[in-house]
Amino acid sequence: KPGPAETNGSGSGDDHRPEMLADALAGLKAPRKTLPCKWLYDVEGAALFGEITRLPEYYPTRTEIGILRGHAAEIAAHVPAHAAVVEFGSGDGEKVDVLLDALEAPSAYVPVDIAPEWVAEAASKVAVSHPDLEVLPIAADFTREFGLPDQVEAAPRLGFFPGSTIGNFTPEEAVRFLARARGTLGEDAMFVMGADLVKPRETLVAAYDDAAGVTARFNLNLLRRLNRECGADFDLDGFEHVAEWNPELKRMEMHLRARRPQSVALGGERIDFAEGETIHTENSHKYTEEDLHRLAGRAGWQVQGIWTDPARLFSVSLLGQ
Ligand code: AVI
Repeated sequence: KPGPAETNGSGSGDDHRPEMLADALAGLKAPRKTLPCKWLYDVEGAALFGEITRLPEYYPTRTEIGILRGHAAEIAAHVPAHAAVVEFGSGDGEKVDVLLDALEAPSAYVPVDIAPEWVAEAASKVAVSHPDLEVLPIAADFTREFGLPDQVEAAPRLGFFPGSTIGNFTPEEAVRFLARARGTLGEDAMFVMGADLVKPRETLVAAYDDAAGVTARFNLNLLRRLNRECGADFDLDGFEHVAEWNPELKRMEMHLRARRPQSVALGGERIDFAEGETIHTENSHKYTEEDLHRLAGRAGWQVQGIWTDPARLFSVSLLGQ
């Protein structure tokens, strides 16, 4: 699962429903209807995303793991010994394990995620795979400023942000996030980031509109969730999943398109849909290597290396200062 507050923020025990309802009303009453993608990730959404990462069409996850496996030693050669690895978002342990295995005597692993149960899960997996490592989970929204544990104060810091979750931010949000991460990690910190690369439209559309319909279920789960948690009455058969490449903005867009005119109850109000009208539910920005240099530079980082797979589908960048 992805992790960032922009793309999760929902699995925790806190009552997130008032915020979700307020977001839904604001987004659905706008002239062009939208819903924030962070609400895609309840327990079911996270499970569906897990399924997506194993689909034949969804190349990012396995390609990134391949890049990390193939180049972890080269990446690690740039990083000082005894680094504390701060993962932005709680991963499933697999990617960070590859990085931790390659680093010279890493001193700590700090997974950061807004959902306490996810961060605890990430922590316990790494505690098992790296029993000598100090594991210090933080339940916090990592798109905002947060403090690092005192135990890592003296250690060199390495941020880790895999999965191309950066792509779910607009480029402006991405710059703000990277600048804030630099502030959190401190002077001389480094940052390893996965980003999906621009490629032909057919490959992208297939990855976001798979033949088995898992991504469609993932997208529609947003409406199911509004029904379940906010008392809405969306007719799920009334909407279809749409995945489109936007070449001007270099992003995949997910929408939910009304198959017929309809009116939906939400929070004591009614939301009307014309036939064909869409709710924009997610952006997934794709970058070129040049774009990545520009993005990092705008946030005060310098690219120290970019590694890709032979087909140049995906990238792992190492940023320094
Ligand atoms: C979590 N994030 C990086 C995924 C992506 O590719 O943008 C979410 C996703 N949306 C549809 N498929 C996967």
